[in-house]
Amino acid sequence: MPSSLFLAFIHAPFVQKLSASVVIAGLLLFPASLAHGADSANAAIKVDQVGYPLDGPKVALVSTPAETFQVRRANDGIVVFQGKLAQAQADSLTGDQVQAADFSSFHKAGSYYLEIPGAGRSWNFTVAKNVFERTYYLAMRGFYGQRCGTAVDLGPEFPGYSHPACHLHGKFHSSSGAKGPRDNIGGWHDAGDYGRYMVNSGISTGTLLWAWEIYGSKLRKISLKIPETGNGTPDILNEARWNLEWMLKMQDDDGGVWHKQTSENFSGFVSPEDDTLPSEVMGTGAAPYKSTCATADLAAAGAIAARVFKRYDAKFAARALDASRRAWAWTEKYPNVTFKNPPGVNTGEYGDANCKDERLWAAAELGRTTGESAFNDFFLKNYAEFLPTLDSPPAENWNQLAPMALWTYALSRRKGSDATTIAAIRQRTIVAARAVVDRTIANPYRISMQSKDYVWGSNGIAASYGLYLLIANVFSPDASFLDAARDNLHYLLGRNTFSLSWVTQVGQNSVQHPHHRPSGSGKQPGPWPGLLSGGPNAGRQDAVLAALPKDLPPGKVYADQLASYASNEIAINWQASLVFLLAGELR
Ligand code: G3I
Ligand code: 9MR
Ligand code: ZN
Repeated sequence: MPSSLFLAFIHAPFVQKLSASVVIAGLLLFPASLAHGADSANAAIKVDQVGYPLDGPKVALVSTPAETFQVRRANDGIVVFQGKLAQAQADSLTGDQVQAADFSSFHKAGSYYLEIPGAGRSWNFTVAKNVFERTYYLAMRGFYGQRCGTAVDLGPEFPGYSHPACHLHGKFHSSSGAKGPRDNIGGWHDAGDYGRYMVNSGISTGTLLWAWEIYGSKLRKISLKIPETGNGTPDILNEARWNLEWMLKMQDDDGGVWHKQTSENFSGFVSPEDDTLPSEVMGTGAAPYKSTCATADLAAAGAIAARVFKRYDAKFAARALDASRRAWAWTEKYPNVTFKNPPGVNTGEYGDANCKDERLWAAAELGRTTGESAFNDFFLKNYAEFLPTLDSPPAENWNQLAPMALWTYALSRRKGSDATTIAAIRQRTIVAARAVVDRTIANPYRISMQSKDYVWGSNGIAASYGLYLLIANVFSPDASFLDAARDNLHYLLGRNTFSLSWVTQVGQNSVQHPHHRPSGSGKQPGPWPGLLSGGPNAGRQDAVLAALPKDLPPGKVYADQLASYASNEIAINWQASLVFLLAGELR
């Protein structure tokens, strides 16, 4: 931003937060709270702080009793729309009484806020054709910021958000069955910690590659301003490759893949380069040392990579396919070697007792890439028991890959695929998606969430509902699928009980204290941008949540505090679901 414009903002309390949200599609939009009136919004008036597409439904939500609302122009407060609030609905997930302010018939691009006479105003929001493009950009750059083993610098947009190369010293842990140094430089830090975990890498990388496969025509031109930009490969693929390269390094000569590379204990809240704990490659502690879930996840992600990189880098595509095939062969030999943290290791486990769904996913992706009948046969022999996972969306998670297996089979146009099976997968997805749409419309906060969804990473579940609906929309294009997916996005971006945007530095009132070591290191003025917080978690697995009032409804069990790793940690898997959802909502 030019410094003269920056000065215009300088008196405002929100300078830091605004710098991320005001530049939309190359236009500078002046946030009103600074130029005009109130310097704080009423949290009872909830909007998507990024905004609403020009042509779609536009609904804000209000949790204080009122009759009417106005939409006002941000820079001068002029009323551009007025309406009546809908009747209050009681929301059992939060305890709130919620009234809808529907201004869908308003169609003028610009920056606005909502005013409720007598109650105050909302945070600003934008109405624009491609309103989520910048959020997509920031969320993808969130991955860049997680890069390990290299210097990272977000550039002049976020001055000071940089760090030198980190975690350059690795070694084999005794549980790996190998000895000696092993650097394995690369990959993304998993989350708020600096570990790198194959299982979570698999779903995260796979989801990004899928976003490319499904929405590539919209993503192709979006520059992420990363070191590889301009190399002829679209940037979302450049970023995914950064992690794929690390995943490939985690494969042993026998084809098996070690489960994770982390320190034995979590580091303190230091910046990446200051974490000097050795980064150790860990295994199962006994032969064959590698885990089936990790190996099958590499097989799946490698098979997708082989498809999508073919036209950009045939050599890399071939390397990925070869690794994928070797990984697959290993899982045939060892179909369910599971992982538990070795004694003395306290970092994340990503322990999954059942790797059948990971194997199904691998077979489906390999079949889609190669067209070989062995993969098709394996899939057809094994998929039926997983079909019911489609009946309770969103279903997919780091430990449940069956929906991705089923969908990739149905998305594949390979000769030899079974048409009845494909029809069943599509049909079940569409039927379940319709039920999600109905539930979302009926929910006072217009989200797909149910009480059981408020677990660790619930914001990822909200994003995954979006992904589910978007896949249904691929099978059977339907505006109600797209709208309901976007409703879940609105929730993540501020239209929620806290009036909080859960994506750092996106929106005027966004999460400030994520459980994220670089953000908590004190080296930057605010959190690293574009990162999705985990969200409300009725499981309360940390001391901050445990100390909240006992009778809080599940949707309220959240704290924007650094210590709340069970509700406020960022992680690449829910970040990837967010990216997919944003990609699906681009115009
Ligand atoms: O699915 C069950 C549900 O059926 C049950 O009713 C509910 C009761 O609490 O639990 C649900 O499972 C929870 C699961 O997350 C949901 O995905 C578990 O309790 C909960 O312990 C589990 O938390 C995982 C957490 O690690 C602790 O192991 C998260 O999924 C996982 O995302 C998180 O991952 C961590 C890594 O270990 C380390 N790096 C950071 C990363 C993010 O926080
Ligand atoms: O920072 C850790 C986070 O990445 C994990 O998701 C979480 C659960 O495994 O654990 C966090 O580390 C905490 C540890 O479990 C307990 N002591 C405090 C640590 C956070 O400072
Ligand atoms: Zn690192």
